[in-house]
Amino acid sequence: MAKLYDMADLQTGYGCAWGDIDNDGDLDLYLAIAKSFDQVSGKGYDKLYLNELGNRNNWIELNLVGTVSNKSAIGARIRCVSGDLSQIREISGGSGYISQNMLRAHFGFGQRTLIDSIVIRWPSGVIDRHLNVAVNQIMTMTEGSTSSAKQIANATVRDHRLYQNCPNPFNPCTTIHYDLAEACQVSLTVYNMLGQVIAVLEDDVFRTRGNNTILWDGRDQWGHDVPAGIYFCQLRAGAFREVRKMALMK
Ligand SMILES: [Ca+2]
Ligand SMILES: [Ca+2]
Repeated sequence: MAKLYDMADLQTGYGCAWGDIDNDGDLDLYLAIAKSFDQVSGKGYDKLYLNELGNRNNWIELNLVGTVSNKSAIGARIRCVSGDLSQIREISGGSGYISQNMLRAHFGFGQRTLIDSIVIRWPSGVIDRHLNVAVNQIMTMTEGSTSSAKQIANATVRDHRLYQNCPNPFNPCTTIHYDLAEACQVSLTVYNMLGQVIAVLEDDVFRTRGNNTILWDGRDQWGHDVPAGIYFCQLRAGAFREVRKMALMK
């Protein structure tokens, strides 16, 4: 196999890294050769294997930019779903010895032409959803971005809904998502086990239809860090009520 692709030369190398160096949607391979360790030729030099076999499959590459999370989005997890194909990539800061794969996430889709959904879970707990994305492009996705995909998602909201906070358990910050099927007055309140109000995240404000995201920093209404324990988050939207249990662990 290696011979077939002209990669059968014997050398001792230190590291190797995958990356789409020429931005054409296929992964190229870079080898770091250690000169003093090359026992075959006595000469060592790095090698770049450009993938020029002709890629007929579809792909997407995602360049993640953190805003709340670190800028390189190290630790972010991406799930791409296209029909019956579901794939996950994680942005990693350490992929090899003295080498590093490209930070952009690469996905292959074969002959599929539409990505039904891309869900990015950022290290901060923020979750971004992008729907109906075309293949064969390099996209930059910024944390918390509201693309046209978000508008599509908002248009499909049919019920008021409070989602489970993420992460959960958490320390000290957690993100709370809720949907509104119609514009209304909204309150989002955190209570302790005794039913006492701990924090007011939405204070009887008017919100339009769609998905909303609120970050709770684990502080009470006076700015003090709250102790570890179970808390309850209640959404009130018009006559609608929903409660979620949240666990703060220290
Ligand atoms: Ca390439
Ligand atoms: Ca190529």
